[in-house]
Amino acid sequence: GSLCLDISRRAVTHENQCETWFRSVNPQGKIPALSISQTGQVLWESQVILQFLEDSHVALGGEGRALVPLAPLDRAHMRLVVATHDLYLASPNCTQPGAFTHTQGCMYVPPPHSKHVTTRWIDRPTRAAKLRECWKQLDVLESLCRGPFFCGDDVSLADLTVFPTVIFFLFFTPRVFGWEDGAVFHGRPRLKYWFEEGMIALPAARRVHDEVTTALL
Ligand SMILES: N[C@@H](CCC(=O)N[C@@H](CS)C(=O)NCC(=O)O)C(=O)O
Repeated sequence: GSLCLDISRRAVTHENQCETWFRSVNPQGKIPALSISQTGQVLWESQVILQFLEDSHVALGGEGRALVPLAPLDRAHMRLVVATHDLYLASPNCTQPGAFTHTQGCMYVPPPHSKHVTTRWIDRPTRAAKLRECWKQLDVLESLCRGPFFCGDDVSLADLTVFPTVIFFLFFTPRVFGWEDGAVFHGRPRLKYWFEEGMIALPAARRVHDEVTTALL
């Protein structure tokens, strides 16, 4: 795009994440991580990386639209969407093995004693409560979606943050919980419009959708 940074991507498997070389990149052992070759500095945490890319775009005089709105209240709205996602759906974050899983993990973290268990698991009552929380937080996101994008007419970091999680909901809920296709959007017309008309119409977002869905299949 218009960002004058040379970025090369490296895919990392779950096995890689447990290896010592990756721990020296990100001591949390999580993806994403961004290594800056000029300085040797490494960044991790999605919001830190996104904000760095946004700041670089502005600092380098990048052309095109910024991904953070200008008006203070719009910026606050964007951060509210991000906080809703990161604190209530994507948390708790933890690096210890065991029953410490984020809310959205109810879709794909295996049950205890399953042959798929590696480091984490979720028992049945906990999974049910987490799924209920997902349902509630989707309603909160619905109420925060101004349309067509979360902050109105322009795409922002809020959209980039929520988009992959909604792809996960659409992919996993029919397969894991037997929901009918699109049930994620039942009673949520703004989220449906945002996803189907706003996001999918953006070529970069469509690419992410296709990449994530192909990887999950
Ligand atoms: N708060 C972190 C969460 C990162 C995260 O949980 N990444 C997942 C994959 S999307 C991961 O690497 N999980 C492996 C693990 O926790 O061991 C962020 O926003 O970057």
